[in-house]
Amino acid sequence: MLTRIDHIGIACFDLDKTVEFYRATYGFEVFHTEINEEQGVREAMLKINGTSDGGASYLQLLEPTREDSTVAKWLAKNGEGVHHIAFGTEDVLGDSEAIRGKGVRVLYDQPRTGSMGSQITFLHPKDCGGVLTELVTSHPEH
Ligand code: V0V
Ligand code: CO
Repeated sequence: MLTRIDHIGIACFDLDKTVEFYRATYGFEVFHTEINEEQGVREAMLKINGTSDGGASYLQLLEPTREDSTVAKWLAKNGEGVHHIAFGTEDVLGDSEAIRGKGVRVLYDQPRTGSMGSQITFLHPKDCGGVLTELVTSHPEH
């Protein structure tokens, strides 16, 4: 069951500059940063809701690490902006298989590693009204 918005992914050319915009404009601080080589992104997670029960939501700021990455490709075509939304679930594999059964393309057969040790998969934007949609099961610590 999808129970919350885990994060909104925002693509940018310059992560440091974008982090500074969110800090100076809204007062959001960086909660976590990492490089995900498989996904070709350097990312910063800004925690928006402060609950400590695993129900937090984040903004995920994404800068491409290589030109052939999905985010680099998307930026070249669209410029900066909202890249994807991510729903949180306790069971990313079970939920994605159920959604696949409804005729929506799920991009991975097995969930992959996402931010902060999470398990993630994606639904094809062309089957979701133009919205690249991610499903996330957080690491138990988060
Ligand atoms: C592409 N399209 C999008 C889109 N990306 N539509 C809405 N939102 C997006 N973000 C559209 C694009 O405009 C094309 O439409 C069509 O889909 C095919 O796109 P393409 O440019 O030819 O690119 P593809 O087919 O090579 O790749 C598109 C997909 C790819 C969605 C398959 O981006 C993908 O595998 N995404 C999942 C992985 C990902 O995005 N990772 C980065 C975030 P027209 O022009 O044909 O109409 S990593 C992350 O979130 C992490 C680590 C985390 O949360 O922990
Ligand atoms: Co994401």
